[in-house]
Amino acid sequence: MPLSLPGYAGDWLERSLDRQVRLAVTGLSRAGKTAFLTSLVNQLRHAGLDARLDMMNCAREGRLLGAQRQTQPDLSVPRFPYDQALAALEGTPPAWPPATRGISELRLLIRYKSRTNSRHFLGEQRTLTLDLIDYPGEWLLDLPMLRQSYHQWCEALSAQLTGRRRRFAEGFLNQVSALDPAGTADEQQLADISAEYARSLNTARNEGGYTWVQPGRFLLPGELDGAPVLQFFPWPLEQLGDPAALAELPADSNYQTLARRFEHYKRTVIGPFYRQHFRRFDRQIVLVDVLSALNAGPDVFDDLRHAIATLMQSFDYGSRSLLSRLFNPRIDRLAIAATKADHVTPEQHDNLLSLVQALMAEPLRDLRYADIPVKSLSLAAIRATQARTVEHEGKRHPALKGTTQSGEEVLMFPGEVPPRLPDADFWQRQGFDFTAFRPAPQTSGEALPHIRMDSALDWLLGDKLR
Ligand SMILES: Nc1nc2c(ncn2[C@@H]2O[C@H](COP(=O)(O)OP(=O)(O)O)[C@@H](O)[C@H]2O)c(=O)[nH]1
Ligand SMILES: [Mg+2]
Repeated sequence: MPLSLPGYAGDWLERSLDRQVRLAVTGLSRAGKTAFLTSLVNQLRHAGLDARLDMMNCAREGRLLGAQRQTQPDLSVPRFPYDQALAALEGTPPAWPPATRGISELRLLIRYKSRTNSRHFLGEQRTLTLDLIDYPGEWLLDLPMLRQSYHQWCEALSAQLTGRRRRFAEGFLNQVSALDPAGTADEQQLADISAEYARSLNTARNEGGYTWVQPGRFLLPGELDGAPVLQFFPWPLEQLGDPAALAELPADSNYQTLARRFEHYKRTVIGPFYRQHFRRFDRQIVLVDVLSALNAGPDVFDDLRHAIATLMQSFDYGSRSLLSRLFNPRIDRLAIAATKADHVTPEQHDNLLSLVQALMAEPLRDLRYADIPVKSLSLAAIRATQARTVEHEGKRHPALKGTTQSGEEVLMFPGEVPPRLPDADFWQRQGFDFTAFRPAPQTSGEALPHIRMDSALDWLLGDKLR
């Protein structure tokens, strides 16, 4: 039987019998990947018991029997910390799972019964092997660098450095302005300026809420922290002068050293991620925290748009795309989800969906060309609030009940979500005030509450569970 075959031969057979799927979850940092994966595993483990999965055909038809964790095949990738995540959620007081860094993986065996033509009989019992992969969306922001030279990259990033994010880069810009492109490279000086550049990206991210960063690994360096391959930075174009003269500089000059490291980063960091991981994904869900960006204002929202457009290039499989030429990926189904939908009242969910669709309109146009089926949805992986109505001056209004991060119980109306990309008028009114909630207390051993996780699962896996 194919199920008992060991190692890669077994994997190959399983896949050819359509009984194995590699499902990747990505999104920019804090988009909700860890929460999503934790909930996904939790829902499947509670399938057939107390999980609420009515929007998933297989579950509604009573064919989904449950899921078990298995040892993952790839031993060099960290295991997704499901138990720690669940322990945090079930703690007193309940807490969100700790932030994860880098890539992680988990394997589930899903047991289900096949579909039959009879309404009275379920089919034979089957197993689907599901590999789940969590990786930072920031890594996808690096793709465009592959077709740039160091000089072109500096040109592209100069716009970022002088634009509205300049205030985060002042320290870096000061340091780099004292550097001579023709001067002999000093390792320590380049390391210091790189660290300052990385710091500027981190503060833009953590204090400003900006999501577009390059190089992506500077935000989440993982095992590369402190390695020379991450010690380079974009040089503002106006400080560089004539490109022809730069090309003539000696190999040990500052400029040539940085250009070499840039090439090395492309070759040893960006390329291997696409070759070793990305190319092997079958399905992908991209999580987008639209609501936080909406809360942060027009600059951050625009920046998210730019980040999403860049990130989505990794799913442009048109025959002429850089990606297809280099890596030959095989993702055959994609979902785009606005996360944390429990931050707004239920009647706003349609607007949230149209907003994420508007945000994706341009990048998706290219995808449709490439024939990858895409579904957009809004969801809450772990619902932290309850929908209520309140009476005010004789009228009923929708409201949310939840507990803030500091432990205060609140009843509130966070505001309206614009159904289109917000215009100047929306920002002027700024009727949106989003509070971060603590997860609701969970009874140990019960399925996590969610919104539309079942729709996401049905789209991502439904056709494999027939
Ligand atoms: N209310 C609510 N908050 C969420 C949900 N998912 C994530 N969050 C919040 O967003 C934060 C970041 O989520 P996380 O899953 O760690 O994001 P990651 O960096 O993409 O893995 C969490 O700590 C929560 O505060 C959700 O479904 N509902
Ligand atoms: Mg995470």
